[in-house]
Amino acid sequence: MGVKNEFFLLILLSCFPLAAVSQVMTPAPLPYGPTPGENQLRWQQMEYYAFVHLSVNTYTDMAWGLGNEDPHIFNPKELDCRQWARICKQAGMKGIIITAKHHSGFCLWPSKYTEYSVKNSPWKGGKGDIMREMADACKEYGLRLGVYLSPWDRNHADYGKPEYITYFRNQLTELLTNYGDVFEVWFDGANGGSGYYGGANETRKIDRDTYYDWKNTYKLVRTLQPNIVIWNDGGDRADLRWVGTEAGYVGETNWSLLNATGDVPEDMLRHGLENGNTWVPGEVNTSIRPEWFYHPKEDSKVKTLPQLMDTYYHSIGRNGTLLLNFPIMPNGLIHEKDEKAVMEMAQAIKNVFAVNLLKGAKAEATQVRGSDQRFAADKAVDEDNNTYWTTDDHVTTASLTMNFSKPVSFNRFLIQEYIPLGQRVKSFTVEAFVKGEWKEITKGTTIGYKRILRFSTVHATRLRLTITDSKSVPLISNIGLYNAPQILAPPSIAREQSGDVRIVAADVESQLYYTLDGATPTLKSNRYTGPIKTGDGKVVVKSIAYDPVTKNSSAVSEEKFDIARRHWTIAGIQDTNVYQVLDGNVSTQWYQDKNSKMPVDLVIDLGKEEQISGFRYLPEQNWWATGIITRYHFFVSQDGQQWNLADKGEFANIKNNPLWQSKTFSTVKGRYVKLQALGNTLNDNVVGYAEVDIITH
Ligand code: FUL
Repeated sequence: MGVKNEFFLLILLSCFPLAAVSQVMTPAPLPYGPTPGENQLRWQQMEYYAFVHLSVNTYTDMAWGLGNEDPHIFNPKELDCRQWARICKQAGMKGIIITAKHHSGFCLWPSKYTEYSVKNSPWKGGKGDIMREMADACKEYGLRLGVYLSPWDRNHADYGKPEYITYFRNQLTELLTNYGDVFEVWFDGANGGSGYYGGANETRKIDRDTYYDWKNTYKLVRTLQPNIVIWNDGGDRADLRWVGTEAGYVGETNWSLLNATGDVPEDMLRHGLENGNTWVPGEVNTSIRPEWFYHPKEDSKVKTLPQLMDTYYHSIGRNGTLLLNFPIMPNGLIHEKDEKAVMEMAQAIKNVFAVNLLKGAKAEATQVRGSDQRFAADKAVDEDNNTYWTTDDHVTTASLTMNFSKPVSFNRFLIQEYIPLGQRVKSFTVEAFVKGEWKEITKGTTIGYKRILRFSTVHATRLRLTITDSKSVPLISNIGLYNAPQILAPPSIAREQSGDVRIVAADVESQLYYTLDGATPTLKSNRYTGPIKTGDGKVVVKSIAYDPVTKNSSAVSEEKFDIARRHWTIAGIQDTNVYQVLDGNVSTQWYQDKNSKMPVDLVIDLGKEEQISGFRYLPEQNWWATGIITRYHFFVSQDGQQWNLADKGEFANIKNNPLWQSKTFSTVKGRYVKLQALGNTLNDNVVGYAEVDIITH
């Protein structure tokens, strides 16, 4: 029986318990609080799907297009949506959301309503339609199709005026009419302001809440695609919510609820709202590389297996779905390293969940609703999401004990609630019977559709789950117990201001090996025993971790460092903490005096003349960071008096994705550099830095 049918049957049973069924049957619990709609349920069960980012800025190496890019630069000569679909399918994903139009305004389909599209690009002589190819490829591979349509359009002359809304809806209508079923539509909330706007080249501000008249836009969407879910991180409440970060995680406590109206602060995006009056589950969106669009410099920054597995556990394992992005290369393909990474992840997920140790285990409950077999303990271990173990009304604490015929080893616990009747559980514990006594091995707060907990390997003969608090009777549809193989994380590498390189292992037992000549490290390479003296020049460091017990090696981590910062000084600032900006430690930061007014300068004396061809800036990495610079001027000087403007611009998308920002320009000689902050993400005067570095010729 499908979830939908089961859901309606349960509603029926709860409404007409005596009339509809024989009197011996115990009525199912009534729904508690908001419940998911059919589309939301179907979407939640997809769990894992892909994003693909491709636009004109794929050809300019930028995070966001400006809207003035010539469509002639767009030529993905080897474009093959079937390659994307094959990879996603093999990786275990269930759908693909494509950036039909990103902020640049450039359309990947030949829209009737603009000339700024594939039809004016050299690709397929202007006769191509990427949406069509994507829709066909999804169909062929049994994947669902999703559409990203940026509300912000840096190309369109009418952006900011009411006319643009008509244009936006016309485009939506094209996308939601001509390409078959669409499972999700994505309305990005970014509205950076400045743009080309048909040649006006100005800054246009709109009110994200009112300008797009979301109410009527949603109506249109639902009329065209009744089975769709709408994602929107601004404006009227949509079907799904952003989780407040692009780093790939949602809060451990994660309610699929929000209020229908009112602001949603960052913390609430992360955790949902326990007593919210509307079902708005979280979707974790993140990229397989640091950035959303393809940048060749990130070929060595594809997320490692441990990072991707963390993302998996912190999204799907925390009652979210995972929307994992592939940046498409200028040739129109997914990079082989990205493919390799996602396949390793798929294999690792398979390895973890290959054997459910609870299958066939004998389950006993402290309480079963009406002592009715339909709600018995074994319903939680039958691997059927449509049945569940539950208790009598008003019982909100209860335990399930599983007995194994022989001792088993395990380190992952999976649990699911039967969400068609609402999300209820507030806390639970998991205990193991080890050497004759019960020992708590892990505990959690919310469960929702799925929760997976990781802990060190335990060897036990019994397992006990206790629901310690629940809004109403708990409904546990499924639990699982697994023994995940060890995955060794690659070490992290940093270069201090002194020029010394430090390598740190993720776990204490492992040994570290490294190279400084670009070669892949092996057990025959240098063994790391302490900071490495690397002089003043540029250096490439590669390193692996090795566990002598399991004989596992990690993937290789690699960092390229420019000249050492040993002789650098920061001018005019008394506070010695300012040197945290140069300490190579991405976890420390320094903030300018709170009373400074924009523009705010940071002046560095490099100690001697250098050939400067760019700079790098990293904002504070904590999610609560402030002072994140968005617009800058960068000056170079020979003497610290006369300054030449070497570069100016924006750090696009730095708010949602606060990564290293690298800017390059024609080489200039100079001994002094000045990074001048012109604006920040919060439009106040706070300016902070985790790191600042230069790029030399
Ligand atoms: C952000 C955008 O600004 C990024 O470029 C990217 O599309 C990401 C998925 O959403 O807000």
